[in-house]
Amino acid sequence: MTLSITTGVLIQADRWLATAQRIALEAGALMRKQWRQTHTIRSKGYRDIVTETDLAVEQLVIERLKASYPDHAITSEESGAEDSAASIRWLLDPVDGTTNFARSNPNFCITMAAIEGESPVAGVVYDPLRDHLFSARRGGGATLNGKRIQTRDTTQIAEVMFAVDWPRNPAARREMWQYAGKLIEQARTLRALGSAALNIVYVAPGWFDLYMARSLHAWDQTGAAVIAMEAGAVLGTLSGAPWTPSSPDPVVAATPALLEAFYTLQEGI
Ligand code: 2AM
Ligand code: CA
Repeated sequence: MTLSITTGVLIQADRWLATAQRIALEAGALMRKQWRQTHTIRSKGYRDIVTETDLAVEQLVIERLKASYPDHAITSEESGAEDSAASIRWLLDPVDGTTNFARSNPNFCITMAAIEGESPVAGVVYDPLRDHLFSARRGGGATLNGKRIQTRDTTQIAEVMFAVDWPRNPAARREMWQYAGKLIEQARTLRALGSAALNIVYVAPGWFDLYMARSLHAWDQTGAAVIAMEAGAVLGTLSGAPWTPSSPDPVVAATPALLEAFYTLQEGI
């Protein structure tokens, strides 16, 4: 994987990460306050909803990012991609796991990433109920609440605890079912938290060994992917193409050996 970033960007990335952490904690406090309330739920597509909290958190984060970095661009789930030639872009998912949040299921988070072109520079995932702040900048290692985290040294499919997300589209779901089915026959077990960012970032401290999905967006996966990468994980895709933030079908594996074993297992699907 190349995904290279420029030296000038690396020098500033620690400051950007600190800003993102501060904003995520503030946004998380708002989510904590609102999650048990009755929500205003609006459908925005098939199996796709948005609540008043998604919009309120998004507005707060965009205001804060713009105040700190007026020259950076933002792409956010609810308001889309800002048309800008800026070299640094923030990807924001204000509430990842909205379907959980809307029914007061506690598995959700806020996630942000800074990218230069198609290369992730820094990422934050904050789970406000558990007070888990995961973060990383490229080349700087990954942390959970300030303590260094590392992936598990899993190489055998038989030891694997993996996670998936279910696409909204029925045909894509059937395909996902095939991939997951092949793996669950041999793996230890399967979990699905309902938040792509949490599912991915849980590979970083060794809480999961592998994750796969179809139909993700850059804002769902990039913050968590850079954290997993910095904790030692390797990234691929279900299609076998190299991973980038806009790959819809990431595979995140704790070790290179596991990614290889996964690809061998899935041959023929
Ligand atoms: P969201 O909550 O921000 O919408 C659900 O399984 C997880 O996958 C959530 O993190 C959800 O993000 C994400 N997701 C994003 N795009 C999806 C899609 N097209 N189909 C299903 N889940 C999607
Ligand atoms: Ca969302």
